[in-house]
Amino acid sequence: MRLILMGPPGAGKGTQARFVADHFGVPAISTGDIFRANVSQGTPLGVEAKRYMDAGEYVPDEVTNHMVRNRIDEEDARPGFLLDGYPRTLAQVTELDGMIGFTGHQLDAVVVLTVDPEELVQRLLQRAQTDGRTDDTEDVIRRRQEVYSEQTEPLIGVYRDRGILIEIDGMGEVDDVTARIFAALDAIPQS
Ligand code: B4P
Repeated sequence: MRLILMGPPGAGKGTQARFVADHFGVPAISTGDIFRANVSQGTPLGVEAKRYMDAGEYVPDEVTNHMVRNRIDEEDARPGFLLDGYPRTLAQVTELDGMIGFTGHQLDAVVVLTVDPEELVQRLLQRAQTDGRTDDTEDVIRRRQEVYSEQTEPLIGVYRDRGILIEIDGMGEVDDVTARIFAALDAIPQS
């Protein structure tokens, strides 16, 4: 399976990505997690990414695309993968098309989680208390929501036009959301 998990900040992408990836036996590749790992290790990539992440902005496409290309070239991603948080811009969509097309495969599905905007802010403020992420302050959360609306929401139409978009209600208990995703994905033929 080659899957994308999309949704606004706090929709539950990272939360659900692990379950979905386990279910299909593919690696979950989270660009946010890779950036955060680099930040905590103090790598040059981490130093660059932190500037953008702390402001609620997207890391530049060239940096992100290069990182994803290297990651999906790894052995464990050959049979398939779940991308969590990538692509987030139209330029990233084009780049990903090239990466997957090069291998002769295609995307199986793009799952979008939908959640009420105020619930999103509450979830992230809650996470700020437990995880201490530097981008989970109210101002930065609001900026991340704006950036999502401007740059990432247009991708929904692109994948809908391709006939591979699956919209899932992300409200409610984590287990219930997982069950909805499994039910939708189990119904599509695997490539
Ligand atoms: P991400 O790490 O993807 O951060 P996110 O959008 O907040 O999603 P996350 O997966 O962490 O949260 P989730 O919804 O699971 O990106 C961080 C930053 O990295 C971006 O702002 C950007 O700067 C950069 N970046 C990443 N990818 C990029 C790209 N492709 N291009 C450019 N820049 C990029 O969960 C949120 C909270 O909700 C959690 O605490 C969770 O426990 C809780 N939750 C989840 N499901 C719930 C439910 N059903 N009920 C209640 N709470 C729930």
